[in-house]
Amino acid sequence: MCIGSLQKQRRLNNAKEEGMDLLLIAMSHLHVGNISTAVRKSGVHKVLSLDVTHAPRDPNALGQFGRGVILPSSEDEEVRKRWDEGHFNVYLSDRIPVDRAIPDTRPEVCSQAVVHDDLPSTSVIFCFVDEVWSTLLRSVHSVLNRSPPHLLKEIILVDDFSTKDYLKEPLDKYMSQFPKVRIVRLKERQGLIRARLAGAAVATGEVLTFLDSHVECNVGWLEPLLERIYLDPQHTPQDYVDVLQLLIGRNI
Ligand SMILES: [Mn+2]
Repeated sequence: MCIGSLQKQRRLNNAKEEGMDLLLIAMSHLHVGNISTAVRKSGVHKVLSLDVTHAPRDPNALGQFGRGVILPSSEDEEVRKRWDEGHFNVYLSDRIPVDRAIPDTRPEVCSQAVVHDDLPSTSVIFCFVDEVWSTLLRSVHSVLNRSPPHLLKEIILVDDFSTKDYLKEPLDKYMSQFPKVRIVRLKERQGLIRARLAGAAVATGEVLTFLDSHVECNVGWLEPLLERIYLDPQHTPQDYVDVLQLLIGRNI
């Protein structure tokens, strides 16, 4: 194992030993160490707000542009029936486009922030067990659609031995349309941290970014995270994730 791999392993093991129930970590990788010692000649730019979903296929779709949805009570039974598939309103999630547009909810200070032109690339790793189809796809689409392409090296989906058939061949087939998406299948249930290690083991990006498999990234989500690591590879950035998510991380 090379030194870089050992460092990566130690960071991940430390996260485990700390007992962190991590939902999202951005973690520096071997190559990021090089950045700190390199002579920086890079300029800066305002955080990019790339979003290919600005003009969605169906502007009237449920939940489009982040609109709230109130289902008629006649659909309560359907909602109840499917609730336990994900312990949230799976029925409604499945009716909202997986690549919907959402409003830019960032505070002004975030959208006006500047970052360096030569940020490191990242591998985004999603680990899941029996994730709901629509939320998993929404997570992937949001990363593909709202990340600067030159910074997104790949998306790695780690299937921690799911039982759902739709997460096998149908998922392979769906994701085959996206060259940046790779799927790693574990042969037995490993648990979250070992699943993340499996994703990290095959990652080729300079920074590892771990996301929950039921998120929706907004514009400008990635560059500020990478900027923190660029400025100091010993930092692992924490992010605030609206409503449900929490981002915690640490480094060696
Ligand atoms: Mn979660």
